[in-house]
Amino acid sequence: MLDNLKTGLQDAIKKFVGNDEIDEQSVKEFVKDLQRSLLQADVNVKLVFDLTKKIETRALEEKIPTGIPKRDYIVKILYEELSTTLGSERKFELNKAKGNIILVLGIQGSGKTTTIGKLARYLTKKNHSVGVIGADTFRPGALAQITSLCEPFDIEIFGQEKEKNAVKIINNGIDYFNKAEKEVIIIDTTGRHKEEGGLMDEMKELTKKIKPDHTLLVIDSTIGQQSEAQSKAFTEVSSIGGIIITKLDGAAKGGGAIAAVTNTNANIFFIGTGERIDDLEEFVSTRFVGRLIGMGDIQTLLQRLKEIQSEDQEIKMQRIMSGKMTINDLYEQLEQINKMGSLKKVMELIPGAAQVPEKDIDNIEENMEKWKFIIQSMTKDEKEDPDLMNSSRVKRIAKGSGRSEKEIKELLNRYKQSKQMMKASKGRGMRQLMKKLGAS
Ligand SMILES: Nc1nc2c(ncn2[C@@H]2O[C@H](COP(=O)(O)OP(=O)(O)OP(=O)(O)O)[C@@H](O)[C@H]2O)c(=O)[nH]1
Ligand SMILES: [Mg+2]
Repeated sequence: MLDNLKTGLQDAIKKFVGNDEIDEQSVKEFVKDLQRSLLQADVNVKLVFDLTKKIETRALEEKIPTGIPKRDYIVKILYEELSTTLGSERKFELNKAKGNIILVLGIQGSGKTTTIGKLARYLTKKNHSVGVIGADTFRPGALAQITSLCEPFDIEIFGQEKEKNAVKIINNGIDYFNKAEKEVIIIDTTGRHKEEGGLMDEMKELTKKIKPDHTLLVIDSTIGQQSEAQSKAFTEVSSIGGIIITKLDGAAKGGGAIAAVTNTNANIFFIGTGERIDDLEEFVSTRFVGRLIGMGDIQTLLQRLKEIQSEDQEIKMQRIMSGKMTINDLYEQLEQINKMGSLKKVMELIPGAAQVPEKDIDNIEENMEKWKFIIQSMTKDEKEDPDLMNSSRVKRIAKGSGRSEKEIKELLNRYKQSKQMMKASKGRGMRQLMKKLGAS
């Protein structure tokens, strides 16, 4: 699937991580390689530049957690940004116990009938009872096509070869399958001509008459970024529907099609990856991107980064417990606590902190901002060992940070208290807290 794009991205990553040194130049080169392979996959130029700009900015400016190799962290950035760009908000879900009506539409030859066979098979595998209505009154042999796809799997077909009115066939079919108490009823329709206008008019018309629970638009990925027009029109007409992208196997422009569709905020529910009945998968952007850039590799990488990060915390805890807490440690811990929302709630989780009066907790929240400026005005040595502090240093910091000397002394007192608390509880409380933070 998407072999060109896959090779392009994986080669770019291989080259990047193989660099002796990761510096601005290697990042820029990496970004260029990414751009090249995305453009070759027909991803829209603006999208490519927006995406790679984000990757470049994050790679060059983001503070990389200690202990994490830069190259790994930057590959993770690529994975995250690509997954976000290709993300769909919703996934396909049946919303009724019985009689879920799914209307399938698309341009001529986009792969509707084949996809309906696949979808029917997919749903029966999940133990749903499915009936398919063949309501393509235009294409000769359409009913035979869908029948031959579904018959081997005992999926029932409803069709009326002689009836030329599609809406009549559909209504008869719905009655028929409702009597049979099918959970899902899928409707195959006539393919529309090339332009979106006709397709959308058809959709509005049929939606009014049939009131489906789901409308699925099938888009052939070989048209690449041109998918955007159909997808955009679709999102304007349908708020309940989703898109199925077909023929991703071997389609040189498949990446462009997916990016174009997700860019319109339409939801991609499934992708078709071959002509066989089982070649349909649910679309999950992280899984999809994982496969593009090498799933095994990215999972190992993510796992390793997670381990390094918790290892890093572990080392830090050891240091803090042994009484070597720095002012940065204090600030970092407070910042993390603050991120969780209410400081009070978090403090309740720490055994030792129960003794901190509520008034002081409120003060911490208020003080965070002030302290940030104060800490920024401290030298590296002072941050590592605030005991160095004397009155001339305090004066200097007060000037630099625009805060009063009293406020600086308050911060230093807070630091001393916390350090003592840490030592007394042997870091138990903090360790527990960090675990909780890590798990969230
Ligand atoms: N390689 C590949 N071929 C596909 C895929 N989906 C559909 N096709 C092929 O695309 C062609 C058209 O598929 P159909 O299902 O007949 O398309 P349709 O939209 O129903 O066509 P009309 O009813 O004429 O509008 C067939 O040859 C299918 O085998 C896919 O995911 N991969
Ligand atoms: Mg068809």
